[in-house]
Amino acid sequence: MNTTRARQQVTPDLRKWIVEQAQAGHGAESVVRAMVASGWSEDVAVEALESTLRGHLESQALARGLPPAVPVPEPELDESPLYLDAGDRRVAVLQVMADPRIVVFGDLLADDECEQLIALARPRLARSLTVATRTGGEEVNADRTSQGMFFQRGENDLVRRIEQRIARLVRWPEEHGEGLQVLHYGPGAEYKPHYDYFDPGEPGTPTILQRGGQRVATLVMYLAEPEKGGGTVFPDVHLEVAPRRGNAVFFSYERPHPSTRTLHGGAPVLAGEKWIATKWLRERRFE
Ligand code: PD2
Ligand code: ZN
Repeated sequence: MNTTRARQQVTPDLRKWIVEQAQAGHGAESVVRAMVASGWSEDVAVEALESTLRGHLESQALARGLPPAVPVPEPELDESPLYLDAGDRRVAVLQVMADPRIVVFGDLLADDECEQLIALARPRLARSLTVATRTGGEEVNADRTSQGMFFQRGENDLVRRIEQRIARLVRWPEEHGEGLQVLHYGPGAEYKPHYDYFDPGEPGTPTILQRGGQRVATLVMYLAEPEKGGGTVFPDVHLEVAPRRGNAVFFSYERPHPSTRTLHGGAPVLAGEKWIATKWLRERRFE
């Protein structure tokens, strides 16, 4: 390895060496150890490794014709905290998956917040629509047999408080969020597996993207738990998240492509009723 120890400058040769090590199957820790042994500070070595491999993966993705990756919301999980400070509430971190990025939160909402959201939403429910990417409008979708409604962003004190909490939790501006959507699933109702980003190949997508760009993350909050069924499933990684009241599942997708493995659905409710609130986060300000 050819290093300039004095300035600790990460040269193209060093980046090439890092990629070669990764391709030869050496893990991150052993690569960092080798760099530290030859005089690099650990911080510089870790940064060089991360940025080099990220850049390498991105250029490979672009060469395969994938859409470019963009920044996404991300909770502060660096030191494996059991709880996160979401401003007005301490939220539990129950489960973390790196790829796809999926985080299960506990106690994001208080029971009375769940009840109030349901009470405010109930009289406004209608058969759920999905965005019609062919036209940019909305349509009834046979894959989605729930009933739903949207709150305006900041529509009332409760909604505003929850939106502020989410913004703090996942470190993403409130203004980049769509209005909260509340969904009600009775027995048998489900939401078949889908992606939440807008398909770049569909003709209506450019119109949709004018309002805040792509969706880059989703937070599904469970407001009322069914007795059986109704989990949120991620078929590509064989994961099912139990719809426990007050808990939530967060997932992000840095490009609008199945390679993110963020295919997900709402499993059929087998007994009882399921209520959720979904917050979709966009790349930019959503107006
Ligand atoms: O209800 C769910 O678990 C679910 C599943 C898939 C919600 C959504 N997607 C969504 O609101 O996007
Ligand atoms: Zn979804």
